Amino acid sequence: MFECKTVIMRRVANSLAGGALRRGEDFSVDIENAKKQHEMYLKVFRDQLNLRVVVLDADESVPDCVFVEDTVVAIGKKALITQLGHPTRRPEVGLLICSKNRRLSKVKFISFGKTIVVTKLHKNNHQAKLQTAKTMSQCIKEEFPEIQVFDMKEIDPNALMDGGDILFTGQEIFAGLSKRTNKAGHEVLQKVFHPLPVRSVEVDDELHLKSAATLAAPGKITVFTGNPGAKQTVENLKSAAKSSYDFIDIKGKSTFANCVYLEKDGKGIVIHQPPAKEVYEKLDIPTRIELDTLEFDKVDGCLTCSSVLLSV
Ligand code: CIR
Repeated sequence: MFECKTVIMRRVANSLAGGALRRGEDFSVDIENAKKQHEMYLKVFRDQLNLRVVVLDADESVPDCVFVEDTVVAIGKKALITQLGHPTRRPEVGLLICSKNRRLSKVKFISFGKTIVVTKLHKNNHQAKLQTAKTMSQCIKEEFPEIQVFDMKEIDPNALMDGGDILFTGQEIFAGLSKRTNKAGHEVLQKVFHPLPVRSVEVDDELHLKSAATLAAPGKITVFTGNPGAKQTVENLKSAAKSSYDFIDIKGKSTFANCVYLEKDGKGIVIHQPPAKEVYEKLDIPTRIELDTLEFDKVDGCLTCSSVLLSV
């Protein structure tokens, strides 16, 4: 169910520091540190876990493009390309310039493109002439023919969703109803991933559902309840659940409750922020990896946000 063979990531745009959306007023993002932390993240998947990593180029015109999780919901052999909740982020799934269509080897990078400003590049950049413009959906279809790709906007133009609102536990899909994800989005999700049940969860104040709760292992959900909004969101999650889970409260920051869980060769792996070590240690997951990506916290980015995990 959580077996992972490939990870999709996207490089950090320089425009992230000044241009990324954020709920606070902190503009002190250290872009070099963000890139360093992102590189460590990539190395965990590629070098430590020996997974195939597909790295999309950054697009300076969409400062939040590193948060690729929001653009694709992938479960099993299906992938739903979302229509992002915030209008400025919607072009992230639009035209990308794709390199020659080729299959990736395990550790090779692919460059799907540099920018969505296709015409400019065509005029000035000879190399770009060798490339073609494709949507995220087309790129995924070509790279992963085993995956059935759905486009949210085509199913319902009013549907909105950020992947950060989607929490899959193996038995059910929790879908946040947030400022970014609407009811129509949930309906599309249900159509695409039927017969898996979709449970709507009102997200109170937090940006996304997964800003307050993620799966740390099958049957175990790490949660943050340290502010009234997060507390209410977690209450809503508990009431929506039909399967039973251990809810593990993580203190400190909501970001600490956000971890990446995957399996390789049937064995569980959890990646979490270092300050939450004590709690994750107790979960007794075969592989536990500490990874600091807290520079992204300044623009509301958690650990799960920067990757899409694929089973193929
Ligand atoms: C945003 O506000 O959209 C970005 N600055 C942060 C998105 C984080 N994504 C995620 O939690 N899945």
